[in-house]
Amino acid sequence: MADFGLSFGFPVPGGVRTAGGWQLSWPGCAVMGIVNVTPDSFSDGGRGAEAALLHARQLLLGGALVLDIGGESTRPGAPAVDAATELDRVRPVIRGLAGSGAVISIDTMKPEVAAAALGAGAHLVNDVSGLRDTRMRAVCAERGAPACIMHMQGEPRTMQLAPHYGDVVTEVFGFLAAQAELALAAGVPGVLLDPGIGFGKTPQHNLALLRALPQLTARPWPVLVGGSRKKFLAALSGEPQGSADSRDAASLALHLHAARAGTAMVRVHDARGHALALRVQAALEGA
Ligand code: HH2
Repeated sequence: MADFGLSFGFPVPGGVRTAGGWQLSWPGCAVMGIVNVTPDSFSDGGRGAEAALLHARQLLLGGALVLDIGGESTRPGAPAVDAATELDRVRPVIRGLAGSGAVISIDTMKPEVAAAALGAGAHLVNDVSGLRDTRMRAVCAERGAPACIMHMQGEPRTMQLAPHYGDVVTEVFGFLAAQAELALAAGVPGVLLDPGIGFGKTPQHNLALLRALPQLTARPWPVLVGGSRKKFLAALSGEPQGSADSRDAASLALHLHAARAGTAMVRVHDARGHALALRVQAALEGA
């Protein structure tokens, strides 16, 4: 079982001081628990701050290492929200988790939201637009926060209308490597790379990327995969009409595959189920 790590420019729960800052390390594939504070997320929308905090604590107890707090849905067709609204949603949850021992990730595409969330106690920036915005790279670098760089073709409102690639694996993995180099050159202390399952991709594109994961995990950066409850799983599992939360078993199969391929972190709704299954898988592999 491989050890993974991320560098931070400031203290992080569970991290150790190094010459250049702080290092968070973990053995094998870790769980990032999803905390959506939105009215319209595809699987678990409708939670206010109080309910989100309660849910976040359950994810931690269930075995999540990181909590990913989001205030804007990125489901296909979702309307954009302004920075003030997004921040009003996530800030009370981030503040409420201060001192809980959680590593807190802010799921946002907006540099101003990332900066305010880091100021409120977040540790990591999860940007589904892949740190394309130079201001986002600058925020992470100035604050010493590592970032998750995700690939998305287009933007959430329209990304599933007609996704197209010449060679999806080469294009997505090439984009991630280029963005990682740009981010590190700008002074971002560490990166996680994410192929962006379902973000401007057909089911065939998702499958090609998931099958090719060993090519991405062989590179120098830790990889994150987020397939939890996504729609393409419904077709794969033969239950196209199933509700989002009926997709947990299918999500588990996808993420165990990702872990076997060397993925460092999986972004999931069901933290406890994933933590237990990943531990069993690690034991079976002799780790
Ligand atoms: N998927 C979603 C949101 N953020 N971030 C990363 N790094 N990778 C992902 O695959 C990813 C992500 C979409 O899922 P969810 O948060 O459950 O839904 P919504 O965007 O509707 O809130």
